[in-house]
Amino acid sequence: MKQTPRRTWLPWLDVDVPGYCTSPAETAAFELEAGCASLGIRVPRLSLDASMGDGYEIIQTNEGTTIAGGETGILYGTYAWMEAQAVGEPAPAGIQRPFYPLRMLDCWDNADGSVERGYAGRSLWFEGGRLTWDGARVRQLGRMLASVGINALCINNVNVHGAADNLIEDEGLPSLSRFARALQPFGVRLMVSVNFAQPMRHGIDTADPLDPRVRDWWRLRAEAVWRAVPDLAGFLVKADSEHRPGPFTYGRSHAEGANMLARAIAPHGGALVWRAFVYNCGQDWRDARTDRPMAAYDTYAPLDGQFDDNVILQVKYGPFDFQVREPVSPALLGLRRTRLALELQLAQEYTGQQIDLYAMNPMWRELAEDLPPERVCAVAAVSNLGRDDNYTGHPFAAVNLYGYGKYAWNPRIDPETVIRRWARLTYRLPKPQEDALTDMLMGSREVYEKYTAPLGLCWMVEPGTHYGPNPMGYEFSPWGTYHRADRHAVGIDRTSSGTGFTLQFPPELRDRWESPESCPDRLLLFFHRLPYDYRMRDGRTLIQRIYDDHFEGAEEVAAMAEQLAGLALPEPDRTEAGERMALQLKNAREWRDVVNTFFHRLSGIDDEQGRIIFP
Ligand code: GCV
Repeated sequence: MKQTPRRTWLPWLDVDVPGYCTSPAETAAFELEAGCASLGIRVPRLSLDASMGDGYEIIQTNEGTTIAGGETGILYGTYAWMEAQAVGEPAPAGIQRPFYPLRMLDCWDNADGSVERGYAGRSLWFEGGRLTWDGARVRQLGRMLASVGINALCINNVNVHGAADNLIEDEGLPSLSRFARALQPFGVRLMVSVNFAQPMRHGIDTADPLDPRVRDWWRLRAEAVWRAVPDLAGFLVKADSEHRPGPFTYGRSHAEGANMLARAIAPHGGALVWRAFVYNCGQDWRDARTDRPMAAYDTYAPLDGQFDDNVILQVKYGPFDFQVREPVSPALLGLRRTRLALELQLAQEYTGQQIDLYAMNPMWRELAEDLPPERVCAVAAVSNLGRDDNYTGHPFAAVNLYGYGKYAWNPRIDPETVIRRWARLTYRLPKPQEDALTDMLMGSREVYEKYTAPLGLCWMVEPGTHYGPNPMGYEFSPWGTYHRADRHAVGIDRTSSGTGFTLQFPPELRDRWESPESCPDRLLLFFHRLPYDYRMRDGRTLIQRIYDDHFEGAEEVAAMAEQLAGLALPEPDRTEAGERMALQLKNAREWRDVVNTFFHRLSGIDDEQGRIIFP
């Protein structure tokens, strides 16, 4: 039996957008008719003003409501107006425009249908080496993305491999073109990840960016690709990173590599998005001088100002890799003559894998304290989507997709407003229950942080899967991720007298993080190596704080489980959320016991409160 589609935060849009809508304006008209019928309200008038682009204005007069906007703005205005009607709040007043013009969702979907770091089932558009999709589901997805203003979808994994190489070849272009058309009615433009060494599949014996054969191959390929998909938003490239090919093989810089591709696509108006996730993933753990978080800045700061105008350097928010707690990446602050995109990760790779609760807007808001939103010109987030019936594995993980769109539109938006709005749209719970769900999600990251790696230490996860504790898992590995805990102390000194990482930051941040006294607790072990009996500001010792956090974190999950049980969620969300919460509780207890035992064994120091730490 065909299941009723799950409608995430848009439950009142209970009629699918039909396949005959071909433009955002047509979609807007359809959504208004259907949505207003379902909400029982009068249909507003639409007024298209192409000059407004993504912008819109909702104008209320005695005669009724008019939604004015550009080609995509009119659709964004439609959803904004309907959302306001659905929650019974005023629609946004005045002209609304997104803060970032390019709001990307990066999918790590492989051509065989699997999803790298995917926690919501298989790919929504790849299977068996081909692009193939269920039209109705893709239109539901397009609606979800447009409803929060996401306007670019990179459809394949940055680790381009297998049949994904064919996407930009002649054989792949017809389906790429059809897929692009399927998302056009929602104002979503496609992007593709490309393999830097692709010319080598065509008898060219090099991928050297300065070789004229390579340059010509990419120029002709770009012509063919944009002929098939004229509105393609661009190419995304992961080069010289985790064994991907790149310019380093030929002694060329990343500016030379990126510019070669950027020039090939420039005549077509696309962006060349080049990832800055470059580090030595074959490090010798004995080498204490190489410090992985320094890698991006070291690689790209000398190239600042050398990238072409249509290159966007995409930098992960922290200098490691989407850990629960990292400082902002110094590359985002230090490169002042390069167009930058901030890369976030909705897929909860290190943050609970869409089993454990982890709502991200509070963390992005915190990031904005050290990274002024105008430092970057675009945003990208690794997708948390998959073919699961509810799209995100955990029904509450949809809050991060919704929240990302809202953040990309306005990075200064209040996280609680976003989370509450998502909860209200999705569930319409009685007020005390809505409060409880909002509080639970608002605090979820802090709880997760408490029961996992302490005080900014990072990387105590199970290698490979990245779920569950393994304090020594990465300690002697080549990935450059060490805590070097011994019986006296833990952490790496990353100050000017240590690895020198703090020197990559502007003075204000450098000074704050340089000494343990001024460094905030939450980043203490990211920047400092400290003895277990180090006295923290609140008078507790470091070891006691580690124990306390882990006990508290697990207790707080138990409290969340009780709160969750009291929510009148509809099925199947209630069952799905309940099952995942049981797993989260198990995970939290495992983390608590493993981490506490690990440090107890090393330090030999007992918990002051005499709680159970296993021998
Ligand atoms: C797509 C981490 C992940 C990889 C991912 C990589 C990246 O290393 O574990 O799965 O690869 O980041 O961002 O490129």
